[in-house]
Amino acid sequence: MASLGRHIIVEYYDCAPEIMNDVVLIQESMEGAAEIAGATIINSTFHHFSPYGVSGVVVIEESHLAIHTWPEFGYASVDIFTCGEAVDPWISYQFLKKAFKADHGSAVELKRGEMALLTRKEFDVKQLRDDKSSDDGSPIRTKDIWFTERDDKIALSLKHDGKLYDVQSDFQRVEVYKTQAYGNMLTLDGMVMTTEKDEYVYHEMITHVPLLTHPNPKRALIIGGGDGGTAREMLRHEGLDEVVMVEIDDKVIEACREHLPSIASALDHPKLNLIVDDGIKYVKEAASGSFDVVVVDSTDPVGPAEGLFSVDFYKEVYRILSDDGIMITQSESPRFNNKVFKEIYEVYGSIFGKDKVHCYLAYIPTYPTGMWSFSYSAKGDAHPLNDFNKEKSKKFSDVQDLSYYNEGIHESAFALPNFVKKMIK
Ligand code: SPD
Repeated sequence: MASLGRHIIVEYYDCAPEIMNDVVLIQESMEGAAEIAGATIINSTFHHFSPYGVSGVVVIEESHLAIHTWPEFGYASVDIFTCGEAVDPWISYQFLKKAFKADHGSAVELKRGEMALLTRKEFDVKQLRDDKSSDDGSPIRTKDIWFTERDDKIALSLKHDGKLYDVQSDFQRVEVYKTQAYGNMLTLDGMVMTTEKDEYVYHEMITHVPLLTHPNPKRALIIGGGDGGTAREMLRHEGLDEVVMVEIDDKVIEACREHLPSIASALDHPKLNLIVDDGIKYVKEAASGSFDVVVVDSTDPVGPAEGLFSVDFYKEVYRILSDDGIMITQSESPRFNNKVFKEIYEVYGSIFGKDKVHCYLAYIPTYPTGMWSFSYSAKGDAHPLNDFNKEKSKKFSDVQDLSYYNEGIHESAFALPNFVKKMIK
């Protein structure tokens, strides 16, 4: 061989799109392609991008295999670089063509490091050594798979050990990942909805703020909330006679019952009336003044939740609230979703009156930017700070052994940074 290595640049066309979007399968295939060609794997790192696309690299003792996929075109670009004689990259080529169900592929081979142009240099090997060998001298093998939620400017990545649930429902892609840092995580259409380890922030804040300021809440309605976290928190309030929850997608409920049982733990509670239906339709048909608290626990304003961000829907929510009723919604990130954030507050202000609408914040590490907002809109005079009883709130938090909400958090959550205040004005 007159060169240090062989590099083949590969194109796979008309591959199965669902394979091109399956990060776990692609990682296994790339590792399989390395192994079958006789390579020794040291590390592999793969990312799935939201909503689709995978990138990854398998580092081998003999160099690397790398991939980028475009599921929407059924296309994968791969490069395989091997040094020495022992590993044949064309074996990997054939293996991947089959694994990706590619209709056809093409590849060119380049010789890398032309021996005739190289001269050997002397250097101190010890100083450059980064010894990551195990006791028997073989390299330590590590594996990284990443889920990434991103827009074109910001991304959040979480390392995971694979998917536990993956179903395309009638409404959206429902997935549960086994993340290494945040436990099992529910995503809808590639967006993080909740994780076992930080869900309590969102669910305690969306629930206890209204229920501890309303004078005497008896009936509550949750629109969305299929994971069950909001219902679980609401049902801690013994004064409530009934909680109605209307979730459009039974696959969300199924995924959470199976894989996020600590969040879904109250879905069979006797006071919970769980309805699988369209929340917009339910609100339209509900009697005027029939709920003291309405919580809109929606996804982001794309896909099935789009209608939950419309003026008409909120006018209907206003109608079904009792005279001193309170509506709470998750109102996105003021930093990440600033356009939607502003629109939301304009709409609520126009329906409830500007001085009846308040924004509060909480810190949720797995949501874009970590800064998340909730809106509090009162039909009557209930004020989130003036009508809040510190003692009662402290006692509730202590007795229930809550993880985030307490009387201090309740007050401070309404203190807004100036840039957020300006956006609401
Ligand atoms: N981008 C995240 C928005 C998530 C809002 N809903 C979460 C549902 C948890 N019950």
